[in-house]
Amino acid sequence: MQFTIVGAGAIGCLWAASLAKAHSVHLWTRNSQPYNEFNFTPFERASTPEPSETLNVPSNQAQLLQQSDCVLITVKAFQVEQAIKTIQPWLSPFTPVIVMHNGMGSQAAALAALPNNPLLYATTSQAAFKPKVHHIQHTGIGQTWLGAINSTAQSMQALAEILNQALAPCQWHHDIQQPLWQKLAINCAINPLTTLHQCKNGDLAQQQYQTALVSICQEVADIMCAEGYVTTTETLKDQVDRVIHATANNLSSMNQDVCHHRPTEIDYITGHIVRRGQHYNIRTPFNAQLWQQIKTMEQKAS
Ligand code: KPL
Repeated sequence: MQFTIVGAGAIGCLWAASLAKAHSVHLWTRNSQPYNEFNFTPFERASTPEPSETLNVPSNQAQLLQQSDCVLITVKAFQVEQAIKTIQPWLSPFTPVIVMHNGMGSQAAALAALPNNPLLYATTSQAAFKPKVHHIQHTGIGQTWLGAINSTAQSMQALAEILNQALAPCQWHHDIQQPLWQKLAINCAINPLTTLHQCKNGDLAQQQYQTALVSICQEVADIMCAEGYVTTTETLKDQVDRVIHATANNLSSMNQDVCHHRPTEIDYITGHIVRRGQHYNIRTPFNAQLWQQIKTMEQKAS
């Protein structure tokens, strides 16, 4: 198959390197170069310092985009709409488009921008890290879920198996909103707190963060219940604790974004909870305060 991957961040390059083992991969990037070279360290080699593969990937070639059997968009949530507009002139209306990012809240804009294409969303717990500009390390294995957003994508279940062959485990979900909400809950708990306190994910296991984690989980559980995804504070807190342990040595993506003076996905993580709270008339004061604090940090860092 011919894949186009939009966005050459850590997750985009991880999927590019993984899919390239069995498929033709083309990158669509902001630098408009015809080829992008990067070094890739697979998970088995992640603890060794040396990159073990060099990939030279054709990039930004309108003809390859036009011929693509699938487009995977891996840019940040706030870049999705613009990324779709950029590729649209060359995109066949039959090509399935998969959007994969942290947070929620980009779907309405994606649907409006792509009224004809099969539209799918994915969420992943695979972890990748860019220690240097052209070096990507696969640092953690985790579940990827894929599911349809519009009716023309309902028949695209085979794509989940193709992604699973490239980078397991990946499964189809008949209601992709559910794993998206689960991942959102984890990001709401871990990302803003690790960013505010400039700490590793594992540091949140300390006693001093437990009250804050429970308050976040409580408000997120209220919103999830209102959305029809019934859960409890305790269930979410258990899931968050497990991710804190499993990713103890990681710096959350938001923490890295602030450190590197990049805009964060806070508007699509904590911001999404606060907006849905306003919609349902459910109070989310703890998340509202965190949203404000991260926005202030973001502005100071820019
Ligand atoms: O998805 C993540 C992120 O950093 O964005 C977690 C799960 C918190 C792992 O770091």
